[in-house]
Amino acid sequence: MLKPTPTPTRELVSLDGLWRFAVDGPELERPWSGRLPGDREAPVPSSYNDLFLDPAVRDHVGWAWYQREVRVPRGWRGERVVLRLESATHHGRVYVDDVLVAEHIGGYTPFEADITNHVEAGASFRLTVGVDNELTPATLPPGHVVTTEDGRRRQIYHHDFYNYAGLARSVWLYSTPLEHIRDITVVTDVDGDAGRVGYQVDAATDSEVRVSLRDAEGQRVAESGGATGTLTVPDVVLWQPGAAYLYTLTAEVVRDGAVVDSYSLPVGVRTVEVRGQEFLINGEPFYFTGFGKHEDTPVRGKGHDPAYLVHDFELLDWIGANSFRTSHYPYAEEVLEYADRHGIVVIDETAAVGLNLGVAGGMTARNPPLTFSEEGLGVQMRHTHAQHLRELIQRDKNHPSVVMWCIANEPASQEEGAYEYFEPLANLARELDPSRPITYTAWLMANADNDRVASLFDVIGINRYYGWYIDNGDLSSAEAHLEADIRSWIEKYDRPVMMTEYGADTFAGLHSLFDMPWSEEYQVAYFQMHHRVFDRFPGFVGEHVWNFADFRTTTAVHRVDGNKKGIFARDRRPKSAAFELRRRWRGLEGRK
Ligand code: GCB
Repeated sequence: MLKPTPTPTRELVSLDGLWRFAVDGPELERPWSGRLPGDREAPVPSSYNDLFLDPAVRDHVGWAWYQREVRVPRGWRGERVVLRLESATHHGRVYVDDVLVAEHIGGYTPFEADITNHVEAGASFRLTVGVDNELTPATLPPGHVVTTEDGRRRQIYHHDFYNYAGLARSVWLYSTPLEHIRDITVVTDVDGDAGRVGYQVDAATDSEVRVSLRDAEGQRVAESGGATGTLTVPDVVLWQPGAAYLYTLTAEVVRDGAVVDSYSLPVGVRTVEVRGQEFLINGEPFYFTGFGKHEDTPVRGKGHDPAYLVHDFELLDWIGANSFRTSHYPYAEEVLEYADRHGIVVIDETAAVGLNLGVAGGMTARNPPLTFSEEGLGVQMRHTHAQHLRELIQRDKNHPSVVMWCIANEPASQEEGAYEYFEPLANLARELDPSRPITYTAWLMANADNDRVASLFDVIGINRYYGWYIDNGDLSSAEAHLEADIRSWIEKYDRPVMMTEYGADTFAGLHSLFDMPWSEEYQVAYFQMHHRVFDRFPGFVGEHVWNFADFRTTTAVHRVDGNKKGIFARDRRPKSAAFELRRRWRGLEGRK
């Protein structure tokens, strides 16, 4: 599946904008069979939860419906017509007039429907999309629904971000020729001064396939024939962190000398490798500085917003961050494309968050069953997880910015059954993409002694909150505990270890002359302490602060208007710690 883009043989119509909108109710029997009732309209892309002032929408559990009319361009006669949804969170059903044309489970990856046989060029059709936000023990992330005493259905989940739902990313209608390119896979390598671009074109045709590569100035630098092969680029300009360089690969299907389909893809030539305790990009040790992020903004929720995209990357640049993790789900593909163009390194994570029945909203749960037992998440979850992994790698495999797959965030990796659960998933990731290392993040209760899965991964990510959830307000004890913790991982595992989360909730504008948690000064002191400790370990490979910005969560006594561990407030204004990080990260350049 290729991201739709206009080419000499393909056209694209954006279906973003205002759609009719209704949440499910008894009066909505077959919402797709006619015009949705009521006069609500919802923007696409956006989560729907914060748009309306009606709690029945915000707290709705179940299906919500989007609808609009779509006209197929009249020039598309004889072409393949495809609908593409970049995401439907968490379960989508797509109807063209009365016909169900696609169904997809998983809220953060794209899906398509070939609707050629259901529509006519020049004519319009009614497009209805149902989106179910319900989380169950078999969905990723998992959750369950309880019924309150007054009969309402309430969604419960284990992860610490708000369950935003809807059509949070773009929807497209596009055309391809009948004989078309289905997919392209690119893997790059470097050999002395030359770059190698291994490619594989999957085409729905037995016509000839040819491939060429142009440099950033548009000069052709290599070409080849056949559906698989390797292009050699003499004097290659590498894609480097902080210095992106992109070539353009064009694949063409040619019949009787004429080009029948053509698709172009940006390609960054770079290598990624783990050697001993080092993480290497282009053979050079790379030290990650940056954040765990969220897709989260006021009003839009998880709706993709190019203004926030650009602004967030400006802030990454300002602060000296070279990377981020797509915690805790795959982000809109536009984010990765932007990272590709701007040289920001990405750790790309699945939506496998909350695989830990011992935690509820950042707090310890009471008497939970073992997470990976049948009474816990059960075997179905592994199949769901494998499917998510396939879809993530399928979508993001060609992005040079993506240097590593993160298979799960904070699973109950110290529990019995964790190894058996993760081993097949780690193997699957390696089989799907042998070119990138894999990682996971270990939560506070999984330490070097009791964690059961670290040996399956190339890089160990640890999420630690000494000075916050542990040793709150006592940075001196926190420092000793943090140092001992990091040392135990580094001594036990001969592989790279990085801090994938560390942070302290901070209320912007709250000040104190003492070590007072929630104050801006405490957040600064907390980071200074961590950085002192990290610098004692030359083998450490990076620091990702939790979190880039404050974000919405479900309600809980320890969540004041959401999670406040942001270095920037939700509106992206800096807290004092932003200046502290900027001092460190801008000075860190060339540290290794
Ligand atoms: C974590 C989780 C993250 C939470 C964070 C916190 O360990 O990975 O999703 O938001 O802690 O602030 O509690």
